[in-house]
Amino acid sequence: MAAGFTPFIKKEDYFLCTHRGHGVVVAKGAKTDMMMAELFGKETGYCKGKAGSIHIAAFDLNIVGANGIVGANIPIASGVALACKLRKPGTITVCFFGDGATCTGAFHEGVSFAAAFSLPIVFVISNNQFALSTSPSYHSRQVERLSDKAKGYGLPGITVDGNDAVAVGEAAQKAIDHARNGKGPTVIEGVTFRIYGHHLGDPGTGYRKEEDVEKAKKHDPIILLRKRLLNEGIITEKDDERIVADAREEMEKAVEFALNSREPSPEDALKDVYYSS
Ligand SMILES: Cc1ncc(C[n+]2csc(CCOP(=O)(O)OP(=O)(O)O)c2C)c(N)n1
Repeated sequence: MAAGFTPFIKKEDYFLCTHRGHGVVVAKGAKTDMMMAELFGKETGYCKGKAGSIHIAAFDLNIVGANGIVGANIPIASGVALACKLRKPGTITVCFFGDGATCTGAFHEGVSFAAAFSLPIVFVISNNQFALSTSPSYHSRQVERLSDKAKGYGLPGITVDGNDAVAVGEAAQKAIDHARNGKGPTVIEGVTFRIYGHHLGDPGTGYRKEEDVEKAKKHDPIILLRKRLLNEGIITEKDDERIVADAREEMEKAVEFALNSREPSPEDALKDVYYSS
């Protein structure tokens, strides 16, 4: 989802994300090697290894932070958007979260506040069909689409195929223009599917059908975009091979960088943890 926003955001815009924030920070311009080092808890990471994967932030890139508390990034994002409106007109905030997060009080508080002050913000729901093992057809059974929750606050809500990069890009552009032009927030729902378990200890079985997982694998966003670019003659098979090889090489280098980086030293354990004026 986040990659679809990249062409339309400015360096000055703000991003907030969740425990699944690694791709989001890269979409906002984070370097893959420093992101990987943070994931590995190493000193060369964006937060010197102290945030790890779930709390990664990069204030110099206006990445205000990932948040491990489901929904908690939403009211924070509205606060950031208020600061954008008051201090940096023309700058916007984009807040990414999951389907389960739309059931938290924090979602309603954050969206209600943003609507009341017509803040420059885009709320992005990555509906991967499961909040742990609970599906939206259970946790949000009162609505047909999660973007319908925007209606309660008089906001536009858009649902797109979250695996279709072009559809996501179009929705992102529309919502970003809306926010930048002072027209307030939009809620975008991108429908996708979590192919793996919720975490490494979850085999992902028991709460979904194997055939649905297999179907989702074929609807992978990279496969879809590749097909489209090849069919429309935008790239050749050779370009595609090069893009894949470059991406693989970049990630291998990032892993190598993280593996070869030092652990944070015990003497630095309390540095950068507390703020004093
Ligand atoms: C307030 C809170 N409640 C429960 C948890 C435990 N928890 C971690 S991830 C998760 C599921 C979140 O689902 P969703 O918002 O759909 O995001 P996804 O993991 O699917 O990306 C839960 C319940 C938590 N971290 N925070």
